[in-house]
Amino acid sequence: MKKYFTTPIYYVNDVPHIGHTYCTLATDTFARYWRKKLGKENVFFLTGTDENSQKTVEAAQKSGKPIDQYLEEISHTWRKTWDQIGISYDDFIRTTEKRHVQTVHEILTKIHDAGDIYKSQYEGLYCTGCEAFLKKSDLDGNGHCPDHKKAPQKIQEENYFFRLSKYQEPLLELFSKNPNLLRPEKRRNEVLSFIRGGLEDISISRENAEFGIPLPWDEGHKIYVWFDALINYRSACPGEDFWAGVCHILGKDITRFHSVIWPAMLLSAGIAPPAEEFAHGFFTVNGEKMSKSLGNVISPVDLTEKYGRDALRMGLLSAFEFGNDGDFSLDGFHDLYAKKLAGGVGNLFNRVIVLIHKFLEGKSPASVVGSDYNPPIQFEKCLETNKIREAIQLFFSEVDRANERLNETEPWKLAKTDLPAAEKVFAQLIPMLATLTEMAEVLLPETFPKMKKMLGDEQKVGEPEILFPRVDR
Ligand code: ME8
Repeated sequence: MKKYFTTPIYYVNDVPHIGHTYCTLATDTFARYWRKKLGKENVFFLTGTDENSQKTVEAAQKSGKPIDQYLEEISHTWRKTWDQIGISYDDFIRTTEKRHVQTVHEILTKIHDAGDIYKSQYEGLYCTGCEAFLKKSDLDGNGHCPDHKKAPQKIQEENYFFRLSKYQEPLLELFSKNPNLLRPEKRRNEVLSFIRGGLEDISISRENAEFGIPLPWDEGHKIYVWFDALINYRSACPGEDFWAGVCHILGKDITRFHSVIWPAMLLSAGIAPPAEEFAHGFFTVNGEKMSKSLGNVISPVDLTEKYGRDALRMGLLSAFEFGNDGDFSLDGFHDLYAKKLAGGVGNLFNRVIVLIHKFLEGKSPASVVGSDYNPPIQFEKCLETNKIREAIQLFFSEVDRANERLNETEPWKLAKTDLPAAEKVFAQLIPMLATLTEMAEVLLPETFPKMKKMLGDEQKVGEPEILFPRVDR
């Protein structure tokens, strides 16, 4: 079995914030889990940047740089950010790369040859913020896009259209055959009712666009950014065996593109539709939407520099259920760090290893697993069903269980009167620490090697280390 995980490719009109980071970290967690289970060579993880957009043109103009230079620099920033926070991507795609343009041309030619593209007059409202056409009914009372608070552009031109309407029934059939094509259920139902409501053909080219990939059969037209962007997943696909195990992770804002337009494009081109898609929710920061104007945009790099990579992961991924909307607050984040990471995991490992050095001269206690010890077996199941927060909760409850065992048995007192009894306590704790270390390989990849080192080998435990140093609020 092979697994191919993708994140959305992000727009480059701005640098990454913790919203993009949330999706990327979740995808990274799945990739790490499956690598551990199937072997590194059987998992492929793709992320990248979506560059052929009108937003790019505007951002480049604002920066005063030529567009190529702007793109070079900003895509580098995205890549560097993922490196700084420890994202284990196998490939990073930019939609201005040759390999992508080539795949776009191949797929568009197939769709064209299938008779699913025609030319017609287009009249409509286009919002650059959304990079999408809006209907009058989508607008607010001022005639503005409700998300971007700006009047959409009126567009009237000859465009090429994709016969999306033809795929209404095939898409419904696809959904009924594949329960994994978009989860959770709530998102799936939304998309299903959208499809049942009737699909209209969509415009896929712009005659007057300044920037973008030209249509293979009519160079005068640039391809609509979403029609090119979705194809990135094929441009970087390492092989058909990986395609069979593809899983797109995305936010709830872009499900119609991924679960309606994308599978229809693939059906038309004679390519298998995606095996799996999962749409996570959106979070607010202290109850407010993250926005530049509110000044509450949080940088993942700042948080990592202060608290470390694993704290950022745990803070974001445990804040609320993966698949639901939620809230993130810096206070909550700090508390999690202080109580669960430093006070929980860090304290546990440090205490146990220090005590073993003190009373057993660092000798690994004979690992008799206590009869009452059951490692949390649901962990794997959680990660295989996208329940990341539950997986993290299992980890922390195991930490609590081990800390409680330590506090109840007080081996530091016991060792003075009954050393073999104290040794038995340590022998029960070590397998718990080993289980936590196994889980950490997926959840806390930066701390994992330190935990492993502290556990040592069958003869001796390692040196104690501070896993999560004190951080001031
Ligand atoms: O839509 N909470 O890119 P994008 C949670 N280029 N997730 C958030 C978030 C928040 N507050 N804000 C953003 C695009 N996200 C297209 C994708 S794919 C072929 C093309 C995440 O830069 C969430 O995953 O606008 C969302 O789907 C994604 O960022 C949108 O990133």
